[in-house]
Amino acid sequence: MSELDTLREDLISAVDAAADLKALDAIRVETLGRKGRITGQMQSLGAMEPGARKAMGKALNVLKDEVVAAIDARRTALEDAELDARLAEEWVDVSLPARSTPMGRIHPISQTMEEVSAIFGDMGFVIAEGPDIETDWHNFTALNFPEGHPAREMQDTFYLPPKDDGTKMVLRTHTSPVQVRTMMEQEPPIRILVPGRTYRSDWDQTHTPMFHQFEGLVIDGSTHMGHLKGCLIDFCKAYFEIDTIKLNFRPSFFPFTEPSAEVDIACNKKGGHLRFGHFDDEHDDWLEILGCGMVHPNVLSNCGLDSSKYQGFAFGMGCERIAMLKYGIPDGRSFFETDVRWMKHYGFMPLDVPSVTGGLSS
Ligand code: 2NL
Repeated sequence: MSELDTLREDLISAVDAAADLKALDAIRVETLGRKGRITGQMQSLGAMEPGARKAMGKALNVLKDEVVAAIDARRTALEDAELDARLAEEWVDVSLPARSTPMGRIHPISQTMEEVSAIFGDMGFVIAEGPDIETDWHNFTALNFPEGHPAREMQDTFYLPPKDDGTKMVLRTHTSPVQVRTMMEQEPPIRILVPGRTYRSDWDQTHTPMFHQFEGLVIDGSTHMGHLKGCLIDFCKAYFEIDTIKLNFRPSFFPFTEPSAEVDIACNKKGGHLRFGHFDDEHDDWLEILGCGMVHPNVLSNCGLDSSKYQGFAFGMGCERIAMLKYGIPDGRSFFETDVRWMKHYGFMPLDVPSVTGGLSS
């Protein structure tokens, strides 16, 4: 057997024995690469006699073509085997039932915060926010609460340890300190809506120790009680989505407003259903929905504003309360019980989820 026949047998059996594509490539480099066995033979042709060189060159080219063909065939076989192995492993049972994709709901409080913010936003109010932990001064003193006022009592307010310099600290009992901070920082005109968490030591069907509030504040040179009424009537029509809504402004008292009023909404509770709007029935029921008034001159001057130059109105309402009224939720404590079944019932689908009922859950 000639030297070339031995080389051919060697190479072809090595190619056929290559266990994977990596091993096959190593054989290709060893044979046909720059320092490969066939390449080496080709290089030695230069030193041969012309007659022998021609015969040897031809034989080497034939050998090279055979080896290249063997490598190609082995590569195809290895690739096919690899694909077969993957196909055997990776398969999909199309008869399996589809996996359910659990979908979250928007909490009614989040929904209400969004709705109210959007309505006042449309009226030109800017959203303002501030810290939940406040000084006693921003929460009470600036707002014209006298020392010893019942709202300052330990039973109602969560007091925190005072700061090193003795500053008394509380969990804010309303969002008003944000308005105080805004008045101290900004020159009027001011038109802000303050949504946020508030805290009072209370727990029953209509009170939770943490709850959400909105307060609004408008300060300029000329805003009066007529603007206050118009603004809040427009808000109630938009929020309750009823044009025939009937409101009663009833005189009241807050330390931070003068005059002050509470607003009641006419409703009908007949047949176990709560309905809002105007009714012909002689005896409408009334539900309180918010408090408001003209900002007390003492509050303006406490916040560094000249009360002979500036005036305006403020209002406040409980988010849980107006959510309960609009969506018929009977117990305010359920807002914070994180019951998934409750959320399915009262929660809202995200607006980008296409459904027949739009934002309301089905
Ligand atoms: C209610 C009543 C109210 C205000 C909040 C306010 C804030 C400043 C000055 C004057 Cl800085 N007033 N806020 C005014 C009237 C009523 O809330 O029943 N809230 C749930």
